Amino acid sequence: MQIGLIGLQYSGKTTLFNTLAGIEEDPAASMKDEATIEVVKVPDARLDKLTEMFNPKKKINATIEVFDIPGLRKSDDGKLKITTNFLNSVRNNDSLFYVIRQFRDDSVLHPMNHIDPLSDVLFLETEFLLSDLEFFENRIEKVRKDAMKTKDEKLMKELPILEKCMEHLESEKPLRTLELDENELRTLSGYQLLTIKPLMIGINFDEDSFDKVDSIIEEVKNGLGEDSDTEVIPFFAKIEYELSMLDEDDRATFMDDYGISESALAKILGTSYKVLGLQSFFTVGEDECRAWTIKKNYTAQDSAGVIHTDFYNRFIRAEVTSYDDYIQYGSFAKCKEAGVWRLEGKEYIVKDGDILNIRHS
Ligand SMILES: Nc1nc2c(ncn2[C@@H]2O[C@H](COP(=O)(O)OP(=O)(O)O)[C@@H](O)[C@H]2O)c(=O)[nH]1
Ligand SMILES: [Mg+2]
Repeated sequence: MQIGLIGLQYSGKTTLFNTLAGIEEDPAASMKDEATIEVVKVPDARLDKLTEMFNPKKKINATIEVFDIPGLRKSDDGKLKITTNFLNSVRNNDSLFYVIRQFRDDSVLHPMNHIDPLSDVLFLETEFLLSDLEFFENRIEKVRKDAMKTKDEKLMKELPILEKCMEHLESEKPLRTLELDENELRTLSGYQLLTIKPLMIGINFDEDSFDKVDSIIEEVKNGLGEDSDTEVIPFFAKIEYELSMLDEDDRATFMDDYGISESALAKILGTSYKVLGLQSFFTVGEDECRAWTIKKNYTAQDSAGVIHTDFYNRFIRAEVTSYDDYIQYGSFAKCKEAGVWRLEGKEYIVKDGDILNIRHS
């Protein structure tokens, strides 16, 4: 799973990226014009607890890939420039995280010379919408021509799907708000569309704006209209970056002082899981305790395949205990006695927090 940090220049993307990745600020890296990638560990209190109980040699968190994509900057004509390079970097991600500036700092320029989160959000939305629209214009023209010539059934079937999307985009709505069935989604999946990607919006506040957080989040949500289900979350890039450089105890104290209940990292990753329809299952033992990421409707066999393709192919059964049951009874033996340790077949839909042991041939 990949999340791309998207935004205008100087909105706080690299600061957030460094915080998420736990790396120190590097002025040279921030000048680069290419996307930077880091593999980020997903913090998970349940995994920490299991690790405490099993005392394994290794603890392995689930991970996601975060891309720091160079921001949009003003070109010589004074307009913000959307480059193909930028759009391609955006396309390469499963989900998008807009990093939107609210912090005020006269020493940091804003490419549009304003502090107006809603306007920046709508700017990005509009650009991505236009890019998708252009794709459909071209694709529809081509498919119409080819379908006429070849009478190819697949193309004939594609056309109404393309037209449905086009119509939606023409009414200025992103594709993520269009209801699409499995077949339609499959048809569109190869096209790397932008407005179909799950979106989260992060507003980067400064410490003087604590009291404005709620009203500004509300304003942005209202301004999204049709797309108002989108998660809009506040964060404090600079403070959180500084906090991330402290050791754990100091960090907890300072977070209390600032009234920040959850780190940006935990908040963003938690929200991504929700937006992307993801969940975790665990494998445990003396060697390692590990969290794995799966989609919501994954079966026991699909989940086995995430561990290893051999486990998928040679799947027999899954031993399943829920995390809560394990914590309540304290061992697999006690879980068996209580009847909460189960053997499940390949069709079993894995639940968030299941502890699995895959039996395979
Ligand atoms: N005052 C203040 N400065 C910030 C904040 N977030 C980022 N900055 C500064 O703004 C500048 C641009 O930030 P950066 O993360 O590089 O932005 P990017 O262009 O989106 O990657 C840097 O000098 C940061 O230190 C913030 O919340 N408050
Ligand atoms: Mg940057």
